Amino acid sequence: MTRGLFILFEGCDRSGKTTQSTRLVQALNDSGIKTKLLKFPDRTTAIGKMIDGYLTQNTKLSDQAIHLMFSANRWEAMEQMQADLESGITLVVDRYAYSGVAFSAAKKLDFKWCKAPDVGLLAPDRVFFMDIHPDDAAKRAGYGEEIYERREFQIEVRVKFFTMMDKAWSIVDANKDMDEIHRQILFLTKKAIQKQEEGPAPIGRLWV
Ligand code: FDM
Repeated sequence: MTRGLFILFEGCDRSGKTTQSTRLVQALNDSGIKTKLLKFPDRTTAIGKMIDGYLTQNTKLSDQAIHLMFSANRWEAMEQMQADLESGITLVVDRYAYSGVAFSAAKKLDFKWCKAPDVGLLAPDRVFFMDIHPDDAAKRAGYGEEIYERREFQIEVRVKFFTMMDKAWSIVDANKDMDEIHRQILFLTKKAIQKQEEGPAPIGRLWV
């Protein structure tokens, strides 16, 4: 049995990651590929609840402390993620360490320092970057509810994402029709799953 794939969605706020990751999970399960949806931050854990307080109620925390909490929130999920992938379950993940680095580096924290706590996390096999200009994102429903949803900041975040891209990434035009985006992502994901079945590759580790 081949392992599951780790598919990641990244992007600025209100870029459609949640919609597309949910649709992808549904479509993969419908075609018999066992798939789970995960989201970071996972606001259900004790650490996740502190993160939620920071994001929605402006709980005071230093930039460094919140950065490390986001990272710890990923580390606490690692064992289960590895077990799922090894048992053949594909994981579709909404945000991960790249968001961690992009948002903190946009606050002017040192880029290398930002990456350090996430070194050694499981690495995604494919990353879909939902690309939207922050001016267009600002027109979408609900924008501005959380502390990071400010135009200038989101522009900085987007630039930071671009500096981390490698060959595992695809840039998706998030302004396109939702159905068209879904079809494109499903096609690329199925291709990646087929490639893994034909020539299995081990799960990678981040930034080592
Ligand atoms: N965010 C998310 C970070 O600043 N660091 C992280 O490591 C992660 C995973 O939290 F503004 C930011 C990105 C976003 C906010 O994310 C909450 P969602 O996707 O809106 O829940």
